[in-house]
Amino acid sequence: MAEAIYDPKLIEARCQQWWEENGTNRIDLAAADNPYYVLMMFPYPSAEGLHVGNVFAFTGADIQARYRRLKGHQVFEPIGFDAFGIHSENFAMKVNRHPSELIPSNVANFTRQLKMMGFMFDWERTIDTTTPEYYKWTQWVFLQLYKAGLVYRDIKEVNFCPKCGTVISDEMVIDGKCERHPDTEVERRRMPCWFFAITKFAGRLLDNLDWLDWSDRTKLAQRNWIGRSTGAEVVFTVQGRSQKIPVFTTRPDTLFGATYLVLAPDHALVDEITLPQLRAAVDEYRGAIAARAEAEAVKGAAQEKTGVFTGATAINPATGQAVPVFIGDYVLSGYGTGAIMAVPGGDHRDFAFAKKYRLPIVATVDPDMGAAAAEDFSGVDNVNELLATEEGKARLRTMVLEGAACYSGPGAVINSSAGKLSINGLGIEEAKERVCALLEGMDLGRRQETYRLRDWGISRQRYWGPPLPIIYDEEGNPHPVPEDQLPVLLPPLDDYRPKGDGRGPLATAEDWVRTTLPDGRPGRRETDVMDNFLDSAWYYLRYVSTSDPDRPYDPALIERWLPVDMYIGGNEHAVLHLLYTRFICMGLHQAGALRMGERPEMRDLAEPFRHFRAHGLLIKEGSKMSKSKGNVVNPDEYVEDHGADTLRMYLMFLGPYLQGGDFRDSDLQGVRRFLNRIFLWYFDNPQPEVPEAELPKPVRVKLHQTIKKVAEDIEALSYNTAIAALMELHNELKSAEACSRSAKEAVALMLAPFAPHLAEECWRNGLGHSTSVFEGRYPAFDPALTVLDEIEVAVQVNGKIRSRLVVPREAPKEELERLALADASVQAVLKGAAPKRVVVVPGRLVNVIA
Ligand code: ANZ
Ligand code: ZN
Repeated sequence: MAEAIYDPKLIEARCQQWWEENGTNRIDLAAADNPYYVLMMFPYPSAEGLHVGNVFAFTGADIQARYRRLKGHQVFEPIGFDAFGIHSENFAMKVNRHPSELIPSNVANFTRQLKMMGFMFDWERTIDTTTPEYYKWTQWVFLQLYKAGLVYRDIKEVNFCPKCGTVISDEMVIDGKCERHPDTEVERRRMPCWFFAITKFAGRLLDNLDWLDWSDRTKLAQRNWIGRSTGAEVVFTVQGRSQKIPVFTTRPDTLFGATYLVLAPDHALVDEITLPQLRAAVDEYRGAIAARAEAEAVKGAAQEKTGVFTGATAINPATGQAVPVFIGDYVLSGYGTGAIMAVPGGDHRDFAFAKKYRLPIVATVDPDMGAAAAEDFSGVDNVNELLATEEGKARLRTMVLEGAACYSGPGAVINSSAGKLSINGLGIEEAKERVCALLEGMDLGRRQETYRLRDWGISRQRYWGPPLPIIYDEEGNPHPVPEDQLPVLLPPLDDYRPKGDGRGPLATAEDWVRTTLPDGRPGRRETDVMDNFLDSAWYYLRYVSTSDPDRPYDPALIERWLPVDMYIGGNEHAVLHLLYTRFICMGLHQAGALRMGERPEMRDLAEPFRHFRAHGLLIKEGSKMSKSKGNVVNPDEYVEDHGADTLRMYLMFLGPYLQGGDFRDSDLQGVRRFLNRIFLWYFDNPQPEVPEAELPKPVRVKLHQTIKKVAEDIEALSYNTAIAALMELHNELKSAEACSRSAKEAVALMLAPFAPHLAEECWRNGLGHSTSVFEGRYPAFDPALTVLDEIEVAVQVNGKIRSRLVVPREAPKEELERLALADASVQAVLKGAAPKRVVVVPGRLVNVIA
């Protein structure tokens, strides 16, 4: 017999060809009776190709898919390409080529690399979002939402990145800068824009997070982004007029201290209520603000607060007194009602404003000096100093009571009575309740929740995206394109560069723009394209019907396969892609265009992903692997040298999948050697084969414990520990005098999700199976063999018991010593010093001599 050599190149090529010929990875979606849908965030096909960070992410998803298949599911693990968008377009501009010619070659390169890695994708079901066959349905999604009243056009202040030359979404603005251009301040521009009314679902998007099984950090990011505030809407009536000004407040208890109102400068009522003699001042102020906003962009809370008086006054519903109405730049038009009741005694921003414009300051809370913190005060320089002494505290309190300082902390309500009505003496929470009840009784307010979330602006003044399916008539009224006229094809355009004038490049395609309305009147097409995030907000639905020309997805397949069972991707998409996708799913449900969630616990909740896990990041030389850092590693050479299985397994071994780790290519060797030993164990093994029952007990225990552990670890996406367990098991099996066929089958099956090619080779050519290892079943364990035979061992330091260890009865001396020294109570005594000596009495005690 020729000497057995592990030749990954040969094995992997042969294996991939055999899978292809046998249709091993092909799936009949309609026939599945035990479906499991594993989804991986699909890639944007860059010109550089895949980097190992992408491979890391995909491998983790592929392991889930392969494992679930071995557990008896029919598994759907599709792949596609997210190839529209500014990313692709900017790159095309950089290399001076047209995106429509660049993308296909990038897709071809990605496909080659993904195939090379041996992922279980069904290549007959891929999608490319830039094809008319796909974006026809992206436009269809827009129309469904339009019909459901979830789409509108508005002129609002939006984020405009001068470098991108387009409007970008709130989610793309990071600290006032463009996510793609971290050195570029985002401008606020008033522009016409199409919006998706995601805020209509704000409450549901937030509440559903309570039961969705998603990574905690992803849910946290979404919760913060949606940002619910609980409070009240309070209505002030303009004095001598009928206009009502509703304000949103989280502190209705402070109503008696509301000494003026502030409206956002572009609030709808400003023109109506401004007195004629103050109009010029108001207009001048608004002009100044707009100019400054352009220049300084959105600097937020830090800037000095300014404002101007409108001349109007409004009635405080609690005190019945008239308070002046200002406009000011610290009130945002898009939040709450765009108007506030200012309580300078309790709100730090209002306090600064009141000081500047000499407005009355009334304290409504007597500070509880025992509970107050430094950040509860403003208008005082030396708060920390004052809080340090009793006299200082008394002084602080006096300042607050006199209106010389602002206080937002806990305490008892004061100065809050009018006529027979009083809430003095109440705590803040009780007072809130009382004020809300009072307002509701007068019909001048009610309890109210407000969200930070804004509607999603989807217009992009760019070329490389699906055209918005809208036609304007000669009066400028928008009309949706009828569904049977989809797709609205993206016209070929040689000069696709953004012009920076706020109009999309499509505006230059006059022949395309000029069209006819469904009723025969002349019309002009919308020239903005849709946000790239819309392409990816419904792709998981299209996967079930990739080649269906007549509908976006087959309802029967949707019912069978959705929601997605396991979705895996990067946490950087927590508030963009993942939030949008949830919204589109809810919107399509509302439109009656999608019906899924037939699996009991998801019924009617319109959530696309039951489980979501955010994978970790691959680090290289101390920083996140990314193109902008210039530290990306191409997988090709590693696969060439060591094979895909070694790279896959190394990536999963270098750290916890959900946390990520450091890519050091020298470490690949260790994994390669392990796979080599595995190979030899199947193809060049002198161990006699015996029935499993004849294996020594410890070997059998190890086998069954490992079967249990690897399954549990894979389900928890703890791949590095699963691999470690597999390595340990293999060592033990290899050094035993004999081995059983059952153990060899079990090892191949456990290895299969990680190193599918080698496992297939060992299964078929090593063990002589005629069918794929993926037709096999994950081995069952014998529970009786997995219960540990454990004992308790005392840990002493200098003869005094400090702790106890629970360890397997056979735990070796070295292990006991290691565990004892690692014990927190021992370390506390040693304080970093090395012990003089360690005495181990196996099965009884460890005595550390310090
Ligand atoms: C009176 C008051 C008294 C307030 C007090 C706070 C403290 P969050 O928690 O972020 O939701 N506000 C309301 N709408 C605003 C807008 N459009 N622009 C700027 N500020 C706005 O903040 C809610 C609080 O922020 C509201 O409660 C309101 O000020 C202000 F001692 O009302 B408060
Ligand atoms: Zn930008």
